[in-house]
Amino acid sequence: MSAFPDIPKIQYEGPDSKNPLAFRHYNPDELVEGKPMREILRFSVAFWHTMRGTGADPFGAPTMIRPWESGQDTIENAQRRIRVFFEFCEKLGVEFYCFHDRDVAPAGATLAECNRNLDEVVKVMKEEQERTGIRLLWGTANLFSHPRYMHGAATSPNADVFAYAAAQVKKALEVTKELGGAGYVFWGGREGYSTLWNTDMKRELDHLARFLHMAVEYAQEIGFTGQFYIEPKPKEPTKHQYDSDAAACINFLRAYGLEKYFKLNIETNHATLAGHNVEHELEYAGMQGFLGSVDANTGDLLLGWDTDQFPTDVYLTTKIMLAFLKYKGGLAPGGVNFDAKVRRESFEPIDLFYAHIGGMDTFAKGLKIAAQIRADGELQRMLQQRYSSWDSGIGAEIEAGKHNFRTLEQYMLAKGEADPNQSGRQELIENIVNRYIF
Ligand code: XLS
Ligand code: NI
Ligand code: NI
Repeated sequence: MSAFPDIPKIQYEGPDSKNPLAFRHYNPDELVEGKPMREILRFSVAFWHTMRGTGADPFGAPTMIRPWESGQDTIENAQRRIRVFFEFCEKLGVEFYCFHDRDVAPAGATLAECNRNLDEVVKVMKEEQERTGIRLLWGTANLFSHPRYMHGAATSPNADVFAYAAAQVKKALEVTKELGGAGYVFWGGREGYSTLWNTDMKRELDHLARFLHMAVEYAQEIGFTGQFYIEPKPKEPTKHQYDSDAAACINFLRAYGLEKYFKLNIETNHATLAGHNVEHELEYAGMQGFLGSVDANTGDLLLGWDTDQFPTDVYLTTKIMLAFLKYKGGLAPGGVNFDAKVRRESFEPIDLFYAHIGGMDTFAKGLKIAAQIRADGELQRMLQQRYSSWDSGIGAEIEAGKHNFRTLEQYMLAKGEADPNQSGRQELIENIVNRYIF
């Protein structure tokens, strides 16, 4: 029985289409920079938002109409939900998905019961993966919802909670491997603090590093070869989260000898919560060799939290795709994971289609624009020109390590004054970028 009987498989109809259930830009097999769009973008649906989002907020009850839900937290309901999910991804033409352990299966009274429940549901996930060819982009463990994690998981002051979290991640890694996951994400939802008065930050960070080393060791032991990611976020739910932005994560990874094993999963709305924009985070991760994957969404400048809206701004997706083309030629082995949810007021199942179609089209258009910008090379030439004083003469000598303060003083004493500056041309550059957009 279909959960979406009135919705056809979403097709590419081209930019002039007015069909709201069609793509105008995402044409999976169209080549961009010599590769099919589907292989560059690797779209993924987030199980937690799309299947478990209820529309509840701190002021109101759930709003979503989901006819396939029985309203009971049973394995049977969880298994049915998995089948609905795969039908959704199939109709949308998305080839990847992501999930947390506790999104897909009911929790149990004990760890053993949780694990048994998860196994029952994973069986169906595997079946559905085989039936549809849809693959797992990454798995993760929810180490933040249960009350035991109130003080954190790997950074909890309670050693038993650390042990529970370790056991939970062990299982999540096994399941991710079983499902052929291309990656595994650590998002430290409660790995942070509310006040330093009760927090031994150094000890907590040492514990977090120990935890991640254990994960690396266990992955090696079981032969899980997927990419590990850390997903930076500065706050919410805690006030100070340790993985606050790309720079903080990279510093942590290097300080604890973990840099070989991790890349970053950058989320747009987390970047803005950190007081950056996503292109800053991507560029920083990229130049340091840590660019991994993206959690695609967008925030609202008028709201100071993780609103996880679907991206609809081509300017934003163009910038994201410029970074990925520059550093990796695409997203692989990561992907564009829509860590995004429909608004509380968009409560019908069809809204899930509209939301993802919009996000996918916006990314596809951003990809095409980014490729065009790169092919024309005008912006690149302007950038090179701006730094041309470093390509020869004194600049080239400094870069080659041939100078020190003394020799530079001699150089400048002889010259008397620096060469004049060039205009930064920001407005011209913005106009040039807009030529590609409209
Ligand atoms: C929450 C995070 C979360 C991670 C996965 O803000 O974005 O959804 O992506 O645990
Ligand atoms: Ni995320
Ligand atoms: Ni988020």
